[in-house]
Amino acid sequence: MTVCWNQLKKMSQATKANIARTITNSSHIAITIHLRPDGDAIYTSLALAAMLDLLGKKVQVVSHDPLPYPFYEFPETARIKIGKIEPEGLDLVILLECADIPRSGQTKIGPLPKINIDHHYSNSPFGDINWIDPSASAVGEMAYELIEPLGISLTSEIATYLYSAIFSDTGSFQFSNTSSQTFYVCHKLVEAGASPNAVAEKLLNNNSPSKIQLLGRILSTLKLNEAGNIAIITMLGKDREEFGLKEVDIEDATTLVRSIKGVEMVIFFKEISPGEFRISLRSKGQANSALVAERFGGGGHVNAAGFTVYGELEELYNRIPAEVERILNEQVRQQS
Ligand SMILES: [Mn+2]
Repeated sequence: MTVCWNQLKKMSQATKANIARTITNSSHIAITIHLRPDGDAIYTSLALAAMLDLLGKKVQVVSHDPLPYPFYEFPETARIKIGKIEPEGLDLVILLECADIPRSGQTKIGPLPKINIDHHYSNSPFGDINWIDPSASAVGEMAYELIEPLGISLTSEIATYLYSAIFSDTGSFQFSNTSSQTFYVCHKLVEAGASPNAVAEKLLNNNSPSKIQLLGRILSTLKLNEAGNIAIITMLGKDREEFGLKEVDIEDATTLVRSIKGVEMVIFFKEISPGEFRISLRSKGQANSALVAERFGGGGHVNAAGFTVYGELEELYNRIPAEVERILNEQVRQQS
């Protein structure tokens, strides 16, 4: 990996120049993000849109899925149109952290030129230009690097959006993806006017009472395996509805549970619809969430990954944690 690092760096320089050139040569540009968008995707799309505004481009930001709480309450996110991109009159689409086109939920962009920017190694290079950098903590960290090739200067608005994206995806600089490059970029962003305190207040201390009540309900489902290294929590659809929450970012639940001494992996069952569960994995230490999720047809990062399962909760509840435990034990054997 270290051997080809310089080569990769050169390649990424050329890719960034190519992206900048393609953007410069386009006039009507759509930016889109992945299904169930997160803070990184949302704020990077807003940053990129503001960057393209400075270049005088006609820009639309489109998310197929509605934004989760609390993002939809923030005035700046009103710029994000929910639904489908209409391809008429467009000459470029930029997709942020979409492993493939279906992951964007967009069905009409087939014939348009595409730029694919992602920091997940599971990305299939579907774009006309593909810039994939798994060493980046967030796609926001990557978007910062387009400022120079685009020949624009960082405004405090753009800096705040990019900082918010990175702050979200690093779990407030706690996750293992946080690197010296992350702090280098954030140093530049804070210099340009991003306020760490204001972003933290906004993204962390903006919970609704009902979300905290739901959190209590979820935490009360906590179970541990015998070894005490796997914790399981569940969010039922009926609980979410009882508190009037549709799309809710409840990652705090996994953060709290992961803080239990000895817990290496959290399995979070989220009921999406009857018989359909989205499972989030969060791990620390040597446990690799991505490798576990891949075995169930999902994907993600080393410390945060997910997949979807179908069936009765009770059956899944008996089967999934046991399988996860088996896979984790395999990982440990391979490492030793
Ligand atoms: Mn991300």
